[in-house]
Amino acid sequence: MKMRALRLTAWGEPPAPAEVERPTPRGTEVLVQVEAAGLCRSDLHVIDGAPGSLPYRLPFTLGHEVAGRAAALGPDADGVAVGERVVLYGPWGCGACDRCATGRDNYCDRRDTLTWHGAGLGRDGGMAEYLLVPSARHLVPIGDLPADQAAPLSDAGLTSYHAVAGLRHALREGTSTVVIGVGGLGHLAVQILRATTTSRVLAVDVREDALALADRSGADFGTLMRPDTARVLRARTGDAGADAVLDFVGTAKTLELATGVLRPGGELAFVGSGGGCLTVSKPGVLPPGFRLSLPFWGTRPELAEVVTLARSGALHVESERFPLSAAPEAIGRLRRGQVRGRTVLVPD
Ligand code: FEH
Ligand code: ZN
Ligand code: ZN
Repeated sequence: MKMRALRLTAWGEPPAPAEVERPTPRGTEVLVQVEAAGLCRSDLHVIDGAPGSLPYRLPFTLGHEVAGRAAALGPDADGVAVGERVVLYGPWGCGACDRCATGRDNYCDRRDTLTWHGAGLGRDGGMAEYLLVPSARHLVPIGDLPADQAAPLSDAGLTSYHAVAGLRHALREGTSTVVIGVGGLGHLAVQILRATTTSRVLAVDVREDALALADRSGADFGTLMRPDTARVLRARTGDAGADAVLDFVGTAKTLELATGVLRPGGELAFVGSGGGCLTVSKPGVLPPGFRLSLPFWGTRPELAEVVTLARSGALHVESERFPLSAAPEAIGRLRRGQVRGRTVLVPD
């Protein structure tokens, strides 16, 4: 039986639609009929990857942010029923180390020995009609959550939630948190901060429509990225500076803003892969006592918490749907920064 899939077949070449064999689940595997697959900026990094820059073996199907319905089970599969709607826990580690055994595949101890990071990242992913998952431990039930709301939780939602979780100890009443970049991840981070902390949320972006999205997401204040943005933000924190900053862009300019607005003893989560570098030295110009995290994706228990938040109505994903056959157009719009919220591809 054949199925349509968006395949990466050569480094530096754009992915192309193809007909491939629909997989049959064996052992503990689960076959998921895809309802939606999110498009992530990391997909662009993969597509643009120079030969040898990533450990992945070609060809494979893209798509690491997926929601759908369990369609078939391998004979040893358990923990999911045929017909159950699910969202993918996308980081796939070795499956045997202490981290993977406790649902923290994002920090697998054997990561450097693997030729993949997960579905759509060296293994066949969900920009396809069906996705084969190694076991039900990589699936979280979503009930009747719409697929275009559920799929982005798998990566944009989980990555934002994990980044906030690393700072939450510092975000009590009266604190200020700055979110730099209000795109697919940032707009969910604003909502997660509002739903799980009492910190004031200040948003920064280069686009007015992103600041409008931040406002709709519950930000207390939003401002455009300008030369005096650090001063504008500091003024909003009573000049003490921000207790926490989440940089979802990660360029030299945004990191400069982040460290320029951070309070001594504050927390910086460097989330975006924008190519920026942070020079840490002593003595140096960075705020004394600040702590830096480089969060990557999230854990399976956290994904279940994100789904619970979404099903409670605390999270709304701003998404734009495209048919899977229009993936090249969607990729182009993401490249040009012309997407609002998260792009979701739907098999057609
Ligand atoms: C996945 C694989 C490699 C780098 C970054 C990512 C993120 O999109 C996962 O959130
Ligand atoms: Zn991603
Ligand atoms: Zn592992």
